[in-house]
Amino acid sequence: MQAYPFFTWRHVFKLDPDREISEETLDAVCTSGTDAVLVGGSSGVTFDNTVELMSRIRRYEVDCALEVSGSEAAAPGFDYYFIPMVLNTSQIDWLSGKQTAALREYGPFIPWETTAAEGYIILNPDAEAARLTGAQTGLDERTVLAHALMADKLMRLPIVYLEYSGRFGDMDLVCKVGSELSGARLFYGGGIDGADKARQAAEAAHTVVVGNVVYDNLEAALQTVRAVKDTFCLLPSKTN
Ligand code: 1GP
Repeated sequence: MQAYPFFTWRHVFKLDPDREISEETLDAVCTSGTDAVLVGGSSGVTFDNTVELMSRIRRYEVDCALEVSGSEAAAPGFDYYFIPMVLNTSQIDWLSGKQTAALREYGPFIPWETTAAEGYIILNPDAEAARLTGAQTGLDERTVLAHALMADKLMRLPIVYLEYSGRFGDMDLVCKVGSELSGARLFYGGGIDGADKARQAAEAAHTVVVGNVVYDNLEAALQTVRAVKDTFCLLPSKTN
């Protein structure tokens, strides 16, 4: 497996182009010491609001990546592009249909060296992404592990993303999934509302994604950066 630069990321803030963010908050996020800012959302993401947020983040040195949830919002200028492929849905459009349609249209323009697929396993039934993609969230542990193995060992995706957006997940399960991966980096996101949960997630996953709390409680959001960075990850390293 290629060692992507983002394999060193421990902490990531995810910002939604469809949500207002003040200059002060954005400044605090971008200078917080986080490893990257990931731009993405489940609805209301357009080319215009994506470019607007990117150009504001671009004033800072922090790495900036776009999670491409629809080809209409794919804008040039990001450091990295992450393409979600939802593994636990029976709607093939969300696994590979939309991605194939986008490749058909834009294939020659894609910066492959900075583009990577994320194998998404969405586990919170109340998350907007779960509803949108028809994700089958009521999975037992063996099935979640099977999805992760599919992504890591068969599809050789560089990222497995356990997505609990809006709810804190089962860290034992997260850790078990992480322990089974041999090539992929495990991203965890969902319900991190401060330092304590950030530490728990940082033990169980390689990369911790923090979203909503930026908008709800900036101080608590900022505390997650140090909490993650000071926590030893129990999983094997994926930086080499
Ligand atoms: C959302 O995984 C991220 O895609 C983060 O989740 O917004 O719940 O922090 P939260």
